[in-house]
Amino acid sequence: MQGHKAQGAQGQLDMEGALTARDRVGIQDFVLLDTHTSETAFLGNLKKRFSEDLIYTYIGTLLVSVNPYKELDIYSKKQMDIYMGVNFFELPPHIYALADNAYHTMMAEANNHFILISGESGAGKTEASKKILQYYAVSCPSTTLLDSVRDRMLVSNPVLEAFGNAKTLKNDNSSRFGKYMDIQFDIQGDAVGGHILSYLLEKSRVVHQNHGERNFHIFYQLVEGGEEDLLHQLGLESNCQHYSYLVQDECANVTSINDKNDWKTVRNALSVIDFDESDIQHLFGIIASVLHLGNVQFEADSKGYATLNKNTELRWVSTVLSPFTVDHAIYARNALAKAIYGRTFTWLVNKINDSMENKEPSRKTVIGLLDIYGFEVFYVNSFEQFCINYCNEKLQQLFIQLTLKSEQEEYEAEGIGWEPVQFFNNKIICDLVEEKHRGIISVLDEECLRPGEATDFTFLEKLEEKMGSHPHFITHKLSDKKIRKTLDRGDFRLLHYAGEVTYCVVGFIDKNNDMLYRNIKDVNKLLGDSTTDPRPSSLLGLTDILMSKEPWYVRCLKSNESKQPGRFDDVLVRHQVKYLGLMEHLRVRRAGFAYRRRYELFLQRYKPLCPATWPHWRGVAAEGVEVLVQHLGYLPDEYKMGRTKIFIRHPRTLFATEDAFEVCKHKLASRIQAQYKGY
Ligand code: AOV
Ligand code: MG
Repeated sequence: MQGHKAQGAQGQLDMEGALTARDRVGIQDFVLLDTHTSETAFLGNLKKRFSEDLIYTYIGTLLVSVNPYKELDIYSKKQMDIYMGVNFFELPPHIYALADNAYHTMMAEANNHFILISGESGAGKTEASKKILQYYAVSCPSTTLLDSVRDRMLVSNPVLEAFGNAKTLKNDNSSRFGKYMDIQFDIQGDAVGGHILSYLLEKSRVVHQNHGERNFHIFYQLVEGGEEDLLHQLGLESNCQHYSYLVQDECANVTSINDKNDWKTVRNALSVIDFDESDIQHLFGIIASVLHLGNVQFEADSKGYATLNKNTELRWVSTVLSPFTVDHAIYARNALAKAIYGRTFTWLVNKINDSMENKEPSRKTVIGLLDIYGFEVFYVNSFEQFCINYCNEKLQQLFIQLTLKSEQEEYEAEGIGWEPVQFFNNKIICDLVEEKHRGIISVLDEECLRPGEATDFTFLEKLEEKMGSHPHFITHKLSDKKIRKTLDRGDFRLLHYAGEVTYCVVGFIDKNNDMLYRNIKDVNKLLGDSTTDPRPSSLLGLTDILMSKEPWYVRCLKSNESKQPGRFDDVLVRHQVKYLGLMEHLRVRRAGFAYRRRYELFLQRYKPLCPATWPHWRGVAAEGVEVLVQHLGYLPDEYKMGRTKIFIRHPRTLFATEDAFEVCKHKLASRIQAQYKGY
């Protein structure tokens, strides 16, 4: 992947080929859509491409991806080779092109980047993040020494998915934790190490699953696929029906999932990341103990205290029991199971990180990949959905800040003439949830400090008092007659950026008090604003991690709710296009400039292209850039000079410059070589 290949006749042909086939395959970059940029034209283009299995389309450098729900033959090694080092817009849009472009920019500018992948549950975020990781692991320059690190990065996926993903109603392989992964590259561009941060594992799933959903994959994999010896040692039966944590909703078998095969993959993966036999014994001993714990049953004795109705399961787990009522005993049992699982997950992430760690002290740059769980709405939504949807709300806010808001602020700051584009800013909803002393989380925390007095319903009353007239908050009591019919007394409804969600307050106090309590703080740690949060831990917040890097975006769209191949549900896709702010993003992009660089950096890179700037420009950088682009023949409409940066309207202008630079670099190199020949 060293350097951009100069695209000759083949590149030209591809471009023309794409243009003649335009009616059939639509436009590959929305910025070039010449009809009026209406939502209908936008959707028409997406749909046309989708029907030709072209799931990727650009808005400038942002990649829109529509879930095809079928295997496409576009992820082979051959495809990776095609995209390697080729200018972004010269081939059909692809996740590899985005990955490659981020990589080359990182190499050229020696800075850090991140790829933010967003979209609702089942839209294809996790698949996209896997394709990107595969691209880096397979295509980056290779030295045999480092192959092991790359293998480990690749196999970290099936392991974490086994322990952190589960079947939900929205997605058979739904991520139930947030994942941020840094891929580290050395100065030559080799992928040399990786590091994962995990957030907000949905531990409540260990003890409870909603109708039609499953527990984390690993339990079924172990029980269905585990070798006889292993199961015997762990005291497990080879039958999911035997375990109450696995069959609450009789959903053990799912056609799209092969637990037996997945078990083999996970077992192999664990050996690649240096798990020895004793680690594996420990790990599955713990997983088995959770299953045994779930089968511990209680009965009330004559005084109403819980007694164990059979104690066979207790041979496999050791617990300390106090005099509890049956309900309390079940509660304590479940809390223990969740805590054990949560800690095991953290331990696993640490082990994976150890195995991917690069110990060389050399300079490295990183590309970060962010894949969290997507926005989700179920028939009944609880505390878990509240956390997940808030997390997505924050992510949308980050996107708005980095693109729509900062983009427009930058034009203003640089003195570039600009007609502002209106957009919906979801900060109002983030504030409603997180504001100190006034937000929903603060109210919930306060209620949790009144044990014995507070209930889920006093929490709801407090919310009604505080939020009363907020335009994004409504309850049964606060609503008019028509809306009231759609709400129960124990509900509150939030008008999220992605749509309305009605949350049932039952369990909020309990879950917030539980270990999960820490998780909601984690949301702040994950995407929190360190300037308003005085806790030092929030300094490590992901927003800060991300803000220090250059962003790239993949926006994933769900094509239909029934997971069917080839079905494009207009209403569903239109809704996502709307709430993701894609039209606004397009408007900003169309009216704006695709590329901008500080004068110093631009001049430093391209100065060999002009005799007046090579080898040194002694004057002000901006003037040097002006001389340089005049020499290159830039037309006045193609660029603008800001206060500190040059702005270039179309990527093709820059690509032409970049190609010229490549040619020039080779000439310079051969000239230098020729000079030394005589010695
Ligand atoms: P998500 O990560 O966005 O949801 P996934 O990436 O798990 O969604 O995608 C859901 C399913 O859609 C996958 O299991 C595949 O079957 C299919 N799919 C997605 N992308 C592709 C693709 N590019 N090609 C073929 N099939 C695809 V969640 O994690 O639920 O928010 O929490
Ligand atoms: Mg996912």
